[in-house]
Amino acid sequence: MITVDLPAGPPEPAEPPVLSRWWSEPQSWTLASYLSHRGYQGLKAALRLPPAEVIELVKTSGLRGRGGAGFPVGTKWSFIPQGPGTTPHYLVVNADESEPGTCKDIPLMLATPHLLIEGVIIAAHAIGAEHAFVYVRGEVASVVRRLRDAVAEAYDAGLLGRNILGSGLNLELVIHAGAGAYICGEETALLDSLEGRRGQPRLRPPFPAVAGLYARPTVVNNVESIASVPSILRNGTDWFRSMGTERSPGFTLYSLSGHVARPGQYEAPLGITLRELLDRAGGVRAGHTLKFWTPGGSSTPILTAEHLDVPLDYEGVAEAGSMLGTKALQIFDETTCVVRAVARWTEFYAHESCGKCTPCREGTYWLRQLMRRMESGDATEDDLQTLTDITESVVGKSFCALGDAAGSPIMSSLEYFRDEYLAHFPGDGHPGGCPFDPSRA
Ligand code: L3W
Ligand code: SF4
Repeated sequence: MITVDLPAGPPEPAEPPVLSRWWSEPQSWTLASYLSHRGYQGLKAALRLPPAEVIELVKTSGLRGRGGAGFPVGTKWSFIPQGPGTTPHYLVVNADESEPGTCKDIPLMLATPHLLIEGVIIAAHAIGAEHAFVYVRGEVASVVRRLRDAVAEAYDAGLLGRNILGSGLNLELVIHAGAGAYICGEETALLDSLEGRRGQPRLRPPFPAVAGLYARPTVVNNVESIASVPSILRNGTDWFRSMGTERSPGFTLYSLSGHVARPGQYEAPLGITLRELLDRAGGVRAGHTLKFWTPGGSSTPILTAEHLDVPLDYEGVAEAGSMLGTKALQIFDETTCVVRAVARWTEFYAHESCGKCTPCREGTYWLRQLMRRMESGDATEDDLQTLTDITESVVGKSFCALGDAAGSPIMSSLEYFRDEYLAHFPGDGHPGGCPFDPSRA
């Protein structure tokens, strides 16, 4: 049994990195390493407060969900009914990271699993849950092992189980490995999967806060959202709000991938621009220029070089016509055929459509067929109209957000790069096909 002896120290800097600060420390995933960096101090602070005050603190911080939607975390916690007859409540962490380009939660869990566990205990205390689950993408076996080892360490140290740190709080934490379906990242499909059924979205309302896991009040939060909580308990809400913007406070992980000199995770205040992030990442790969990019994975409408100075916060990206989403910044330079990129994403959505509703099940099938024809040069202008019509019959008419996501790269690429679609059609003495293909006549 490890004794939890927490060090005091000077104030923490009010600037990122916060989440990724200790990622390169040797053995950063161990309890000993975590404790040496103020680990579990946030929990100690939380245990001194009544649950309602912890919720109030997180509300005041303005922390917003980091899984894609940006819903205020403290507000979500406050939906859980309290009082006699309302229990059990559950806490579920969505660690089913699989949005194309999104790769922040996996390194976070690998490097500092105790940061997530500490956040889980604080959240469970706040909402009155005695059972919590982390639903992890099953393919990432290394993360599942790392989390399970860390959970075992936490139980041994009295940080999980009964009467946590002598506070009277009880919490059992289960690490659950999913089977690898993108739709299980949708919160209600995740809950069905956790209950042992095929993962398919449920009708909302009722939202999980009212009827979630086993039809009980449940909070579902993303990994990064929960991992952001301990620092707020350690340093206070003014500290948190001194970073980021008024409506999108704090820090976050931006994942840069694709045609960038140094791809990776860049932790920064919300509201930073892509231009500033690219400066840190060494720019677009040498000798090339930015053509288009996604602010939050392929589910968010693409943006272009015109949008380099858009503040990467929830409001700024929405004003530019997209969504901050998971902050997965996939960078494409001028050598990329946008039709080819969109066709690849469309294949993904058609494959991952769960089949529950007709607009998405049938629509994504036909979008895939049409995008294949667009790419190969076999399509006509009539097909382009059909592509638009089908996209419009999927977006906003499907049962869950996957349908909207499938349409968003198509619609946004047509908005900015319609001429590139047209350039794939036969003409000017060539038989059609990708204009980026050197073999095209
Ligand atoms: C109680 C109400 N709770 C809303 C809760 C709701 C949920 C949260 C946000 O999709 C997006 C999606 C993807 N009473 C409530 C309420 N809630 N109203 O608030 O809800 P919502 O519907 O705005 O979004 P969502 O269903 O959580 C998430 C986009 O993120 N995305 C996808 C990411 C994929 C992954 C992955 O890889 N697994 O993260 C990226 O952009 O398209 O729009 O908790 O219950 N009245
Ligand atoms: Fe399933 Fe697609 Fe319908 Fe969502 S939109 S329920 S993924 S078929």
